Amino acid sequence: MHLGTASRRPHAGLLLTALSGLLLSLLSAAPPSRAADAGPPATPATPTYTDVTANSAVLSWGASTDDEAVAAYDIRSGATVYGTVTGTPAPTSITLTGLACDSPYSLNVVARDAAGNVSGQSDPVTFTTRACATDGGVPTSIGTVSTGWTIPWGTEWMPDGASALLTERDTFKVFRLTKEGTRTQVGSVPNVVTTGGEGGLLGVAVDPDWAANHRVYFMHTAAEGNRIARMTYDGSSLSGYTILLQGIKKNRYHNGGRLAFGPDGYLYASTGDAQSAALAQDKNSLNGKILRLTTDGAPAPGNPFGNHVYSLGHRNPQGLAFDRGGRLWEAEFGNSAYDELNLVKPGANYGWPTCEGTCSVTGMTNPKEILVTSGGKSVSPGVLEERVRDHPLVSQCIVVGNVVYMAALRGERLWRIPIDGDTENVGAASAYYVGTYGRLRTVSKVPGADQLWLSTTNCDNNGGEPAGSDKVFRVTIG
Ligand SMILES: [Ca+2]
Ligand SMILES: [Ca+2]
Repeated sequence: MHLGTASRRPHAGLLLTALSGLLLSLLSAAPPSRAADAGPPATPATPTYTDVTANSAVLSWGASTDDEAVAAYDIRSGATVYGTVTGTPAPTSITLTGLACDSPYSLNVVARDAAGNVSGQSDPVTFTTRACATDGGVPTSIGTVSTGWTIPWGTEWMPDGASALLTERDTFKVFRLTKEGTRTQVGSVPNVVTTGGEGGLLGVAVDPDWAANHRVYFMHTAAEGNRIARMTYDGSSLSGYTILLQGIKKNRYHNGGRLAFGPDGYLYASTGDAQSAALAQDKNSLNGKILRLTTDGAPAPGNPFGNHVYSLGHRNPQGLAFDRGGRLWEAEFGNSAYDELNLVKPGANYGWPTCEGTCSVTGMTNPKEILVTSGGKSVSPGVLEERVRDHPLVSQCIVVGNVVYMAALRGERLWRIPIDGDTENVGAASAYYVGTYGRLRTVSKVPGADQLWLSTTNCDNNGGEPAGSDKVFRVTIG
């Protein structure tokens, strides 16, 4: 009996050992008990941003789960912690302060529990703080970033500020150009046709939420007219193609074509009158307008006429730029006398074809600056003092240091037009690089630096140079 019992005991002992071993392995793999909180919180959802200023931003995210409770969230970039919120429950938003102005940020969120367990990091939210409050500055130097281009048209920086996407109007190709000047073709936009004039592959815009959705947008001429389309750009190549808006009339000239995201997250597009001037005054036509649409192509909520139209009375708007206050400035080819710099407001009528430049017609809004197109001095409210030798043909514009910079094609110059503080007035226009680099088309702000990129259009019929002779320059503002 004793022996028998003894003979069974080793078996029982082995069983207990096996069971305890199993139990231990189960314990180490399973959620811990309340006494020992060993399970990290779930990875938080991707944060979103609002209320970005020059030095602050508000981030929000969905609450993370934990077997016990989330005690804190850290907002980070790499090893740098930009902010922490704590509480029971921990808040799911934070106002980050002390950010650098005019700088790109890519931030993620992690959750922590009271035991110090840290979740995985969320996907990043990417945004750029508003322009620095310091006004002024002038171009102090210029150098070549990249050569070998053929009519580069649209330039849009990626949210991380490391590279930009550039379109070529007549080849329909899209390139990635790094801040250092390395160029790589990332694809072509399908369904593009040329007009033998100003149509083709035109503007490009990058979704403010690109880090999460990889969406990019193009405006181009197609068989039936001008279109706005969306594609996917994964950081190295383009794919997919979705038409967002079509039915914008085309012609050999006056196709507009600029795209820009506003601080409201909607996509703004400039359309030309397609050489049918009356369309610019027709609120139900997509031509001769600034349009505002959602990223799915629908009219943006709150548009003044309940359709895609944001403003009307434009002839051939070529430049769109938002200032630090979120206001929209627009550069426009005039007809025979004046090019214009307009401050665009919803529902406003900018005059074409009734007015070119400044006039006194009730219900029509005058430009903030006019640039004479064939010599002579400008008139009020323009304060241009010098005589220009030829048609400026302004193209893209950008605001840096509260100064509007506008590239000019036939005028072969970079205009500098300072905004007067936060007023709607502008000061005297001055011109840089007159005739030095040829026809200048597109100007963009280099993120995180007091620099512009400036591209030429010397390969078209007007410039007369061979394909591949256009360039991208870097202009330093000091
Ligand atoms: Ca836990
Ligand atoms: Ca006008």
